Amino acid sequence: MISRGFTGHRQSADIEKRLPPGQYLVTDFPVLSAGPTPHTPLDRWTFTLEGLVESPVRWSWDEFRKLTSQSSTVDIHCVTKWSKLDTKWLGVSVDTLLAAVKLKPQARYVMAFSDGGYTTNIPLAELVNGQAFVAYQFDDKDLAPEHGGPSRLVVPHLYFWKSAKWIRGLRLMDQDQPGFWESLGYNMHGDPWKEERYSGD
Ligand SMILES: Nc1nc2c(c(=O)[nH]1)N[C@H]1C(S)=C(S)[C@@H](COP(=O)(O)O)O[C@H]1N2
Ligand SMILES: [Mo]
Repeated sequence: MISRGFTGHRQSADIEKRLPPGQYLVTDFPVLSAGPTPHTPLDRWTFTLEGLVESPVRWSWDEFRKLTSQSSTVDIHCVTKWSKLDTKWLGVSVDTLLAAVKLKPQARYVMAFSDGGYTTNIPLAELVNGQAFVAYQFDDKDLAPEHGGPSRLVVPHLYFWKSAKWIRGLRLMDQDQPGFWESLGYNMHGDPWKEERYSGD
């Protein structure tokens, strides 16, 4: 129930504050995919940390599911201007994943890569310290394939295109390189609070 009057106004003012500039609220969960939904069998699924690490690490699905998980309730913001509040996820913190490797000192940027060839770049500093996770449940259910199942990256403080669906690993890099949307003119960083939508914003 939505109450009218004073409480209702106060609630909408709070919600307003959680919407970055130019965004509007949705209550459904739109699907945005640049290509078809891949369907990799779980017994062939792996998650890999590669690039500028002393030795790469690869988890099978069963191994990945045994890693320490955490639930997170976060607001998400798509560059097409919808935002969804209080989305509830279960997954593995990127901190937990990175604890399994020794980073080379030059590692400063990350390319997330996915089944189907999608990629997106994120500075390493923006994936650590609890800022990002690899999720396999949404709303207490296995993550639906169209939303990135079996698992996707979630980086809630950046526009949602940085949250790679069907993620298969992270590549550590010394220089920032554009991923899929970034090479088509989207912003290299993508902070919704600064409206970093396109290159040059
Ligand atoms: N692999 C992959 N990940 C992706 C995309 C995609 O096309 N392929 N689209 C991105 C964009 S633009 C958005 S807004 C969100 C959409 O996620 P959703 O379909 O679960 O809403 O996924 C992001 N991650
Ligand atoms: Mo998006």
